[in-house]
Amino acid sequence: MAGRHANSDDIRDLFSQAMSDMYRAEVPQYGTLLELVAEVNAETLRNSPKLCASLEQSGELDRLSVERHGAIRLGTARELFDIRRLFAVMGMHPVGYYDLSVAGVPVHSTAFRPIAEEALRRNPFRVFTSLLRLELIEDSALRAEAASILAARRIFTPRVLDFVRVFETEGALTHSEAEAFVREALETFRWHSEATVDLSAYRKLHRAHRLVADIVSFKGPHINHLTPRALDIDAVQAGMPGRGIVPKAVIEGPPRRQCPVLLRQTSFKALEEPIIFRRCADETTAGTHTARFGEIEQRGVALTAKGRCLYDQLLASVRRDVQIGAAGSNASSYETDLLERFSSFPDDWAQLRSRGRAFFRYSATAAGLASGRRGALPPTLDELIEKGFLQFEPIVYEDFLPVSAAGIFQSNLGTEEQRNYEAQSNRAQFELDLGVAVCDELELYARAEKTSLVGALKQLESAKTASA
Ligand code: OOG
Ligand code: NI
Repeated sequence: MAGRHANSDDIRDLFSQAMSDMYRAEVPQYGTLLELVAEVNAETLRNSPKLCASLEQSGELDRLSVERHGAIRLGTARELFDIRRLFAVMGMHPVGYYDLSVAGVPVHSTAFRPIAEEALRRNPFRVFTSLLRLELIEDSALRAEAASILAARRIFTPRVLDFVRVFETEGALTHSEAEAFVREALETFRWHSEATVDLSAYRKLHRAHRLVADIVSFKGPHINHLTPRALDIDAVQAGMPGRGIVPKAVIEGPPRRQCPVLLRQTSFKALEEPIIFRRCADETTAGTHTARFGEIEQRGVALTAKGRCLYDQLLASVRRDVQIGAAGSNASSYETDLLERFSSFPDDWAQLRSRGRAFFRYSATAAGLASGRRGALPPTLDELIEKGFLQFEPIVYEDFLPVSAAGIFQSNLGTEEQRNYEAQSNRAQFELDLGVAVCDELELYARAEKTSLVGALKQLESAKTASA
């Protein structure tokens, strides 16, 4: 079967490349951003052999140039159910639940991404996928109209669904099926400059929420950004204006640190693009729509529940005290404050590990393997590290942050979009619509850490037995 069939990692790699090519052709600023990020990454690696060695050790160096995430917004439960089946062909599975209603955005989301370590090393392509929550729209007539427009659309080509069924029954696609699958799947994510509604319907949807208009007025869930991974986000942010790109006022997430944690992100404003609306009476059909933007991110270590709790507390305390205006007022006091408050967050790998704040991948050192042959191993993990038997590397955070995601949504929606929905997370309904439960990201990181430790200890033990 190996020869005839494509594996899911290959299909995902093919798809993420095709998606990037399509977006680059459609949004030239994305291409500019890719170039800037590649330059900054090369420079960062040149200046920091230590970072370079650590990325090499964790297998992240190879994936860096292909690494990116995208985002889409879906309209119905059926679309969410089918997109899960489509992503499964590419080895991408729903991880995490993000409730964005708390931030005034009427959606809830998950991220489709690879889960196995080997798959992540190959190409960690992720798609942040949101589902519209029509029940949060107050106007019941508009809600019904939106629901009926959405019910009538088909965001997948019949052929791509055929391939999904083949995959589900056969367990794999042949190489030629895989290529055709990627071509067909791309259609779902394509931009449509023709709306499926007329201008007055669009305006009504837009008044309910700009996001509602974005989701309901088009043939499909156009990819709204693709984000490359930068090793130094501050340098990329500083370099953006020089390339004619205006970034948002502040970088979302934790402050700059020696030991990066979680995820830092910044974006540039969505483009206003010409749209042809459907003809209706004597109304004009020409208009515009703003949806697509650019974003960059820098990824750091995955935090344990304990580490995450501290992060959430510190971030909330800054956001409570310093509000950033839509035009960026207060940005600098926000940054100073953020840096100050995060001084209580250990900024040292050894401390992050010993205090149980972050996840690490363990491996046996060459010296450890050699000295293991000469006697008993130290009994505790801390001693094994102290005495140089084991080394550890940060496990990269592969997921998203709800507060940051809300900030990214907001910066592209403009000030007028501050809505207050009664905060009501509805994970159970989301999972019902999705057709499966989402994976718990903390469990995935904990498992990766444990597997590495068990493997490293086994290696040390067998080095000892071999010499006994
Ligand atoms: C998704 C925004 C969230 C991120 O990186 O946190 C996101 C959207 O605007 O659809 O992409
Ligand atoms: Ni994003």
